[in-house]
Amino acid sequence: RPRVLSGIQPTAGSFHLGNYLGAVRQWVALQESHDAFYMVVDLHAITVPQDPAELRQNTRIAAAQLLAAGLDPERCTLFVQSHVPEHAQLAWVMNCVTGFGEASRMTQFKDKSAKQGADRTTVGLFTYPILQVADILLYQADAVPVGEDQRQHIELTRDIAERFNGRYGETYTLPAPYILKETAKIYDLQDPSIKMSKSASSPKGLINLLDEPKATAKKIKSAVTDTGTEIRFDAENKPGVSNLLTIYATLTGTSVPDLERQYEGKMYGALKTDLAQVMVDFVTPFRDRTQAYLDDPETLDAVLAKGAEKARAVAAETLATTYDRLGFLPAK
Ligand code: AQP
Repeated sequence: RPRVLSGIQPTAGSFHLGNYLGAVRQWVALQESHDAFYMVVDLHAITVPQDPAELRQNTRIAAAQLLAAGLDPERCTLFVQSHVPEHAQLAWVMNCVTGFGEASRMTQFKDKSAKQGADRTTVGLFTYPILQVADILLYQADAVPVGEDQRQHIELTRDIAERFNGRYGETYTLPAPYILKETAKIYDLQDPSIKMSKSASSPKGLINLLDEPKATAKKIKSAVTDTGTEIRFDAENKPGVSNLLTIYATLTGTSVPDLERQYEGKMYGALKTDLAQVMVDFVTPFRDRTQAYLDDPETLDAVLAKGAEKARAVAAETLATTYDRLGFLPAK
């Protein structure tokens, strides 16, 4: 079976709809056909300041949401990044194979550091994509299911893997991005020119899956639509309506053309009312399942411990090969 690897940050507590539709949903599907490794990336989370108690709890909340979304520990390996020390170890190696200029071209860093200001930006935020390179290469992943915003980091991973292989001999599998066109980028409900994001979106533009279902319904109903009245997918001229159609189609398993037919001659309000109900029907059981996992932290921690053990077996082997290729003297 081909292998996939992906991760999600435990920072915000709740996942947002972009995280779910852009990434997590694919993770659930891929565990059926792939040898799948999924992790909660707490090492990535500390690139910006975190409250320790909150980080610990948010890590459990992230794992609980992944299980609630349908990850099955019998069919995939689910773990916490910091439980596998090889991530930090290989990251150092990758730091030494990456060019400074190459790392400086990462647009996500440029955007985030510009917003934070130089004094508040950590070196960790700068090297974040290189830790991601290590995350992926450790598992010899064939594919990495992510949203569009991560494409550049997967390309960097391929470049670095190729460079290392060329310099030290065939060591790493070159990973391919696995990005579904339809849901690659879910947009902010209030500003459909930007992606839905925990840091850039206004609260009204961001759907958090663990929020009160009523509040979520309200946000859908007050989503920005476009001039005109026709319910039609047209990302360029009707980004607001198109975003709602994407969300609706994905959550219900309907095609966008079918929805367009269904809403022919109807008003935007009808689409929003129905989608609000679709969202409520989705988030209500999701929240309940997440809470059930959180109510039993011992079982949750045991799942994560078993996942870390499985992940470490693979990661340790890759790290040992890497150290050998680099010429590190083996410890006796
Ligand atoms: N709007 C989105 N549409 C599609 N996919 C998205 N992802 C994030 N936003 C969207 C994907 O979710 C996965 C996990 O993301 P992360 O843990 O790296 O979180 P993030 O990218 O930091 O999420 P945000 O909200 O986008 O955070 P900030 O505000 O920090 O930029 C990834 O696969 C990502 O592509």
